[in-house]
Amino acid sequence: MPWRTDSLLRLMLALSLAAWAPLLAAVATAADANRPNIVVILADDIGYGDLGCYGATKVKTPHLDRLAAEGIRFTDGHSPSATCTPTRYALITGQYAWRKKGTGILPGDAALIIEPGSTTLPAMLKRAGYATGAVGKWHLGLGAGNLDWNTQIKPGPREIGFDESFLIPATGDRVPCVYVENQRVVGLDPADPIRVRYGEQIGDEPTGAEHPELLRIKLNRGHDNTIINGISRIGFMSGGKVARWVDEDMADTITAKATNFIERHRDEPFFLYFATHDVHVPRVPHARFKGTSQCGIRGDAIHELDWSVGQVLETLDRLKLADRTLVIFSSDNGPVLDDGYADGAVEDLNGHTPAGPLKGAKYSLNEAGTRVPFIARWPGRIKPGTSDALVCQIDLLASLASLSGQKLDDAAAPDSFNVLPALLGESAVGRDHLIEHANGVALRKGTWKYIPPGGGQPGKAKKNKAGGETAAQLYDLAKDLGETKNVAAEHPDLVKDLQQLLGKIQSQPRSRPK
Ligand SMILES: [Ca+2]
Repeated sequence: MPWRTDSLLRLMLALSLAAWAPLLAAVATAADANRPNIVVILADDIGYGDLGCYGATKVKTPHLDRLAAEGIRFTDGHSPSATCTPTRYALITGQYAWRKKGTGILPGDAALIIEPGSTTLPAMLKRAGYATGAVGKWHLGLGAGNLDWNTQIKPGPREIGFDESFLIPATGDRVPCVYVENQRVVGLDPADPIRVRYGEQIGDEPTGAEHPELLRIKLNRGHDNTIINGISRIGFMSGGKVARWVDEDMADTITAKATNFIERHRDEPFFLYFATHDVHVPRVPHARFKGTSQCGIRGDAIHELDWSVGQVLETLDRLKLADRTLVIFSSDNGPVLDDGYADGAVEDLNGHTPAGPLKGAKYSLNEAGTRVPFIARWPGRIKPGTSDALVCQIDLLASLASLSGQKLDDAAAPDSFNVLPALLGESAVGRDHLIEHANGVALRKGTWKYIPPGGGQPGKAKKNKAGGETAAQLYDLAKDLGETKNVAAEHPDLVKDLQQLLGKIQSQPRSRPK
């Protein structure tokens, strides 16, 4: 009978679909070859020479060395800027920070500088089906201005694509010295409200300027406002006493939040942005790391950073996620020793070279300002090796969009290049050029480095000691990685070409190839 055949077919079809359903669901939700889990670990102020795998001998970084040995270690990987906020802005948005006003180093009470609802790295990955989380240092502003820290704190990470967040709101050396988890200050006592102010005093707690005798880390400059935990900070704060962080426990606290995020999202593709406080000032590593390095407190903080990375790797191993997780490690800018606190980082250096063979440091237009450790590991896909490809953190947005099959609008991520083949070690070629950014800008084109007259600030050429304009600088990094010999005079045509290319990129709204 026809109806019987029909019913039987329907029943068989239904049974067969039911049998497939769990598998289909698994395909739709778990990390896979096109949607690996992604963990971006962004360290703070770690220089090109600060890790064992980049040549350091006075510190031991076994976990980072392992990451490098199992992945691609880049020798020409860059942060988008030589300081914190602009780098983070560019990493998240794919836009050079110098294109947008107000993206310099922010005070701790700044409003969010990224447009809610815009295309960002987390928003793009969320669209691709990822669970997204930010843990650690934020420093991109929170709220819309005049933020009341005692209420719901928004806009912030959630409005730009992070489902979850656990934040150091600005920096370790800036108030407020409390954590913000999913839009609320953690552990806040409503009877002791937090007030924060920059530029003028608030509350009656002692300051570093007036009471240096109360400080456990003496000051070299700045950082002389409210004293929290015996360390004076930038900015004034009152209230929130029981909510204040313990500096020594910061790495433990945020690392536990990072690994917990991985645990909770193990069954779906996840994107974790883990921004460490180490090794930014104030350097106050946990007691178990103190005195463990051969180059003083900054080296001890590097050991703490390495431990944090090890915890992430151990968690991925334990959950059997390592093979389908892309881990990218880098730093937000180059190294600095004396960043305001007299913590012995300079005196105890003991021959350690934080910038390795490079010239400059954090804040600098020379290579050490932005050329930083840059490692990508994905055991299921990446063959271990070393790469000289020119890559930048600003490229993560377009590259990971390509990996996860997401199309970007023309106006989105205007300076993010798809360098996925280089990131995966499948090509030796990355970007063909990159604008480096500190107080001014410089241009990398291949292995050439061009710094405009006046140190890269157009129209603001500085006078040198002889009274003349500081000359244009050109270095051939293939022969002169340390930028010791300015060869601009020998290559006038090349200088002109690079000057024009730099001007063109600056004058157009985007540099991302169509
Ligand atoms: Ca930094």
